[in-house]
Amino acid sequence: MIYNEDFETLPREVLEALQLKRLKQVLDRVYHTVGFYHKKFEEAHVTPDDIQSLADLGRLPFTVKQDLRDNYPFGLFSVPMSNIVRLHASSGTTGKPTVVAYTKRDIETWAELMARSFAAAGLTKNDIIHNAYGYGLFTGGLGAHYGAEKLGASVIPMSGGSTKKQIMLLQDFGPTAICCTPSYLLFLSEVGEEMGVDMRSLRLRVGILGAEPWSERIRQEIEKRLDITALDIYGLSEIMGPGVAMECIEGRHGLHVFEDNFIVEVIDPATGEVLPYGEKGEIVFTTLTKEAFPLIRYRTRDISRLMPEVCKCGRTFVRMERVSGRSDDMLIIRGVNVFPSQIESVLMEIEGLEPHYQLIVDREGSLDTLEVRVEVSENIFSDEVRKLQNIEKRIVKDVKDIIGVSVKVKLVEPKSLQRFEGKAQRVIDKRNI
Ligand code: DLL
Repeated sequence: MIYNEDFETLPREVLEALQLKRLKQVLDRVYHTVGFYHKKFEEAHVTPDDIQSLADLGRLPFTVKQDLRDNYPFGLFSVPMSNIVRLHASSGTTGKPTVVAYTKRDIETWAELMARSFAAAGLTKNDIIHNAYGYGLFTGGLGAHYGAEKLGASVIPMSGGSTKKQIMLLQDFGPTAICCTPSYLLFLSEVGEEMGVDMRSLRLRVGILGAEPWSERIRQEIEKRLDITALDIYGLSEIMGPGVAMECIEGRHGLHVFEDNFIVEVIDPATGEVLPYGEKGEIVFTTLTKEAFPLIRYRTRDISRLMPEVCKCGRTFVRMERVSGRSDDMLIIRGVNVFPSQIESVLMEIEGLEPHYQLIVDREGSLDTLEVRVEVSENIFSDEVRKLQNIEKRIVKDVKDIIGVSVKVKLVEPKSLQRFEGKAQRVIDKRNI
């Protein structure tokens, strides 16, 4: 279902005219209100007046995460604090968080985009949405919450954690949709099964899952275990939070970027060159409607590609392929570039393995080592040793054949690896410790 026909189905040329109009406005705004942008544009010898077409966007400099750090906490805001009604922050792996801000209108825009996302998942005011994204500084909880209310659905503000209680409410309140990370939903279903609950017989129909990379095979696993349709939602705090792009239930292939609010580009991460539709690279966003914290050509480090094919749902917004990982998640193992998602794909093809794994990177002398720890299914674990050895050999061979690195493999007992309430952390890099 389309939530906002006025924008989501605009003919491309009308949409692009709207984008250009909004781009000019936002450039004017940042040039005159954010010292950082004024300086940056001057250094690049460009003023907002130089941008007369969408193609001119390429003349503008990129914004990177370090710029946010350098201006911590409030240096990039474009309105006075008295106009800001909300702050969020993303934790990051080291040091200070990234702080983002919203005016009243920003919160309304965000709620609308989340309502659109839910509608794209086939939800209406008649649905009950169990929201297990964390409430707090993380944008997932409150972002989904406001969107669900805007849609008119009934929202259960569960947040993360208290997993057994979540199972109880899933049974008793009968929500028809659930929002959480894909890894947490797998964990929830595991705990439910342990409690003797038939997870397939709950009223749940749809999962709105995101905030971390997940593969097509994990989607299949989730759909099988819970008998739901699992859809991908994408976003990042810097650009808004969840609801920057959403997969539609009709297409179920790639996520529509809400292009009336964001311009999306794909660049070669090494050279910064803009890549044509279809080519894989780093996703870059420019916000068109945000008031408190606009960002121009923000490099997300997320790797994906844009899919130009028209979608059967009727939305004219371009689709972005599921994000396979972040350029900074990339591991360099003895000179070979390895994304955790590639290892996940190999593992998920092998019978008898559970979708729970961990990658441990270390160094022996001057050589990098990669150990893959993965859980085996209950029936296999209690099986004969030879079967386990065969699985181990198969993983070593497939990873070597497909990715080109030799790995050590450790098969571990079911349910022995750490579970996560929010984003899963699958890589432990001991080289940096
Ligand atoms: O994760 C916002 C969000 C909340 C999105 C709930 C979806 C659902 P951050 O904590 O700032 O914001 O993390 C943003 O998470 O740059 C991606 O690397 C990753 N990410 C988010 N959604 C997806 C997804 C939220 N669907 C970072 N697939 C982003 C893959 C995702 N990665």
